[in-house]
Amino acid sequence: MSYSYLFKYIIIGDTGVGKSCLLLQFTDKRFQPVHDLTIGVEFGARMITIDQKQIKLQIWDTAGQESFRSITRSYYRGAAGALLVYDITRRETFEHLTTWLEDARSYSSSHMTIMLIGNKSDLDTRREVQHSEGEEFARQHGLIFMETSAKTAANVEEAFIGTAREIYEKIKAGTVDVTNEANGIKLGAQQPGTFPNRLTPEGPKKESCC
Ligand SMILES: Nc1nc2c(ncn2[C@@H]2O[C@H](COP(=O)(O)OP(=O)(O)OP(=O)(O)O)[C@@H](O)[C@H]2O)c(=O)[nH]1
Ligand SMILES: [Mg+2]
Repeated sequence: MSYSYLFKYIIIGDTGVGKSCLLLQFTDKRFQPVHDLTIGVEFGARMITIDQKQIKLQIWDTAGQESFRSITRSYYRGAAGALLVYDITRRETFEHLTTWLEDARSYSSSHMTIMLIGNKSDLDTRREVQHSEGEEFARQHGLIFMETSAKTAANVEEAFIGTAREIYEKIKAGTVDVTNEANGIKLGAQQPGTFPNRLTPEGPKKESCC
């Protein structure tokens, strides 16, 4: 299917926070109750519409485990958007945000839009991080913020589409160069047939990494 723009995303955050589940909910509208540890990087894709324009989101879901950190770092370059995820029921995942953010800022293009996500909002009774704390962290670091549930799908569409909307606004405002692929954006109509086949299937796929 043709698109006006392709935006590349990366999903980052500690292991077990629900990165792969968020992607699966967004691409396939289903929930995976078992922790299927991501090894290296997986990817998914979905088409969305903003301002009557078809936009393809190409989403790289990274492994949260420390041992994969150097692989993850190689995926920041060329990402237009990042979803930085923590688990509202595990405070340490919130405390590690600063390290994630440092990596994201150091290894990405300066134009990358970052959405902070407090996931597992369905587990409110086990909450260790208040909504207001997430909001405050986002405000201090210039991020967009949302709490989501990959289980109930609450705010999942909004998180992925909201990030795309921000990127789209930057394009409209002329603050991001769409001809520079390092910014994670591709023009669709102008570059027909250049999209590698292995990236076209919808839904998360295992990628043998690096
Ligand atoms: N209740 C609830 N459980 C969730 C939610 N999102 C993910 N989980 C569960 O949390 C566990 C980890 O989810 P994953 O999506 O595999 O975590 P991940 O961040 O991809 O982890 P790594 O691949 O190791 O980095 C699984 O058991 C999921 O079912 C959510 O929104 N609510
Ligand atoms: Mg995963």
